Amino acid sequence: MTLRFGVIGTGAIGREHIKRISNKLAGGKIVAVTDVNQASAQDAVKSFELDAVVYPNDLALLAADNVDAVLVTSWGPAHEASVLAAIEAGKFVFVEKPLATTAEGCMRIVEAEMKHGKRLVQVGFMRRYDSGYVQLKEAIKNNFIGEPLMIRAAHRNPEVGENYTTDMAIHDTLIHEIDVLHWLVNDDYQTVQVAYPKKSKHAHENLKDPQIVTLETKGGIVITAEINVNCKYGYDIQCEVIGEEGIVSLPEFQSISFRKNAMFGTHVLMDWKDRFIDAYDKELQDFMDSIKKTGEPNGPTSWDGYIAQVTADAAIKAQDSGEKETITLQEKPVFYSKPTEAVN
Ligand code: NAI
Ligand code: NAD
Ligand code: ISE
Repeated sequence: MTLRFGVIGTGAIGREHIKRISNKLAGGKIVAVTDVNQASAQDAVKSFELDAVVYPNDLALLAADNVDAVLVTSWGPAHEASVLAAIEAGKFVFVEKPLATTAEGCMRIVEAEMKHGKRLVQVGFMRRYDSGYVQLKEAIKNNFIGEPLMIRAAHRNPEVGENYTTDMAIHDTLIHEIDVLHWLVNDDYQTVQVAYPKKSKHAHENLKDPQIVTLETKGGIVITAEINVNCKYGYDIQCEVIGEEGIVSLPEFQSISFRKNAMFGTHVLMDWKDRFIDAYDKELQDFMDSIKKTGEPNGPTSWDGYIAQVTADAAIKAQDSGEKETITLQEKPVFYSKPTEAVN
């Protein structure tokens, strides 16, 4: 059975996912696309030679009988409306992060999905599928470094545009660490605080960059995460877990090493699109395979999207207050407690 996809949002990552479903992965086909910028949707169909209809908006696309599932790859503020409409239409949804831009919005999705009665939604927290993070999780689970005490993380982008604002450091960028780090140590967050080191001269006028976010878990693990989105030298994701008996670190991106012109070195990536290619492939393959096998997606849930957003909202509050803010989650519904196979 082929899962027939409609794509809502044909920008950067929408196009990446269209390419992988059309050319690389098994079991999916793009049959419909839409974008508020209709020329972009038409261009995607042409560029990737898709046998797909261009719809004027998400609701028209969702009404198409031949659409089984949607990829929501529009910008974050548009996600909630499209996901709710997809649930209403009973279609499967793969939605890029964030699930919605507020915790209340995520909760509306959680409630709609529970009312529907079975899982339809998977959130694009692809790092849970990255082999480096999976190895870290295995090592921690197997007690290789004893009890984890601290995590040091860094999320560095070479540069960002003028439209990137201080809060986006949290809800657009750190959101990946927010999701993957509590999953890594199987713990929940309790507090968050944000500090601003000396501002980079490369950051535009209204952007505070870099930022240091400190998260504490209920179990007492302290996480310091650097967000540095004008670091210039590359796209660099670091994670080191310090335990009672040792330390485990995320593998570096694999590249040749070189000896040249009196240097010994290796390459650093420049674009987020290249860093987690295997994880993007795996998350979407898992989405398709699990729907076919069990009738539900298997990856990060709407509840995971809600946890990330509650944490992000508290961190954004902490950006302004300078205080340690509390992270308060509602109780996890039984609906989301069922263990899933690969990643939860
Ligand atoms: P983009 O700006 O390149 O593309 C967004 C597209 O959505 C644009 O073409 C825009 O016209 C369209 N759009 C916006 N609102 C829409 C609506 N209501 N209906 C239909 N189309 C709409 O953005 P990009 O970089 O592709 O990001 C899209 C999403 O993917 C974001 O949520 C972002 O957070 C996420 N993302 C995830 C990454 C990951 O590593 N998982 C990496 C990059 C982006
Ligand atoms: P983008 O700006 O390149 O693309 C967004 C597209 O959505 C644009 O084409 C825009 O016209 C369209 N759009 C906006 N609102 C729309 C709406 N209401 N209906 C239909 N189309 C709409 O952005 P992007 O970089 O592709 O990011 C898109 C999403 O993907 C964001 O949520 C972002 O957070 C996420 N993202 C995730 C990762 C990741 O690593 N998982 C990486 C990049 C982006
Ligand atoms: C982007 O949306 C992503 O998701 C990337 O992974 C992240 O590095 C970048 O900062 C975001 O803007």
